[in-house]
Amino acid sequence: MSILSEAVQAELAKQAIELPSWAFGNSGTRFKVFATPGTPRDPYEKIADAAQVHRYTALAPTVALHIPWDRVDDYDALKRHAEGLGVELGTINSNTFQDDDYKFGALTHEDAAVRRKAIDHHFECIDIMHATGSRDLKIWLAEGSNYPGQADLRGRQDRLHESLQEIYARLGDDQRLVLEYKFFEPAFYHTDVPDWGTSYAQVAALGEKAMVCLDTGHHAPGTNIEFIVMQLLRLGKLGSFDFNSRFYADDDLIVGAADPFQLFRIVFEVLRGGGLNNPDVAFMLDQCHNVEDKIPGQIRSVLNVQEMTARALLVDREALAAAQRSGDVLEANRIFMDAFYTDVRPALAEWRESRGLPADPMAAFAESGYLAQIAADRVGGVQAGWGA
Ligand code: LRH
Ligand code: MN
Ligand code: MN
Repeated sequence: MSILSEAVQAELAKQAIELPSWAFGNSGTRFKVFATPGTPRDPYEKIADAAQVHRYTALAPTVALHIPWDRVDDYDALKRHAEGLGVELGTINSNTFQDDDYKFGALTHEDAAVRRKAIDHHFECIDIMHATGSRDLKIWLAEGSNYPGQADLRGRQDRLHESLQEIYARLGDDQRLVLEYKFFEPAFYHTDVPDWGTSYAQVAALGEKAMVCLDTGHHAPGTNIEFIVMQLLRLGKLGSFDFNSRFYADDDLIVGAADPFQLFRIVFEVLRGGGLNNPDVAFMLDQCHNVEDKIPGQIRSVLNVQEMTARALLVDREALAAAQRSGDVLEANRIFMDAFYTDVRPALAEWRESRGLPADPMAAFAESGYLAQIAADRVGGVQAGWGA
């Protein structure tokens, strides 16, 4: 008998993790971008690579796009291309961080003409969402200042509200806006949406279709992220995750790599708050693979999320609640840790096989020869990268 009960298996079978198109392009640090042979040359090829992840794991049915990186002439054709490969297009990410006009802000800029341009960019994203059938518009703003006194902090919050209101008003009935926060970078003194409280305050002022996006790499070291997850779920305002892991700052490493226990604790609060497989919460990756192969990097990532989800589902929540009620500190902690320390990998491999999937998706993909094939096929042209 498997350690994964029928109920646990049913939850795992519903799990869906969205992949970022930009994870398949070349990326790096400000020091060097190492190119990978076979890197996609356009959004069509990024989606083809993402579809491989779903093919071997059945965990990644959607792909998020970033505009303008994934701008194409015909979004309907892109949608059909994705569907033909067994995946769908997901969240549309806006981008106001690579244009000279936005040096001092986009949605918060002092100049109404610059704000207009940034708002219009979001209108374009909403038009794309209509064509792709996407529900969510994800907004991350690289806005802030580097020196005390440089900017009018309060005026910028007010302008942010006004700009977001215009974008929000343009959403269709079934569309949502998710506002991502990040405590620093590229600005180093102040950031206009630095934390969940600011994101919450801004989206709460907009209405029901506006939610918070929590990127796990966007907090100060030592932040209790699972507490924020709990609070946003409690408030009904957790719209999406950008999963990744970090040792120092916004490292964008493979989720679960730097701190598997943190991922376990986050997923546990997701379960506790009714967030797992709840359509109101989108689980996305936001990662970059600078030195490792990108498709296996994404396969490893979704498997890490699945593994920690299985472990979190093993927590005996009734026994835990009883220990908490009776003030049995050590017993409560033991119950929690017992689940975390359970090796679910053999049971997951068996369960995958029972569903017609490879027991070891990493090995199956490696054996497929896909990487050698794309390295041979995709010669010439410009390789797409983070920002291209
Ligand atoms: C910002 C961020 C945001 C962007 C992505 C490329 O650090 O997390 O989600 O869209 O990186
Ligand atoms: Mn992000
Ligand atoms: Mn980030």
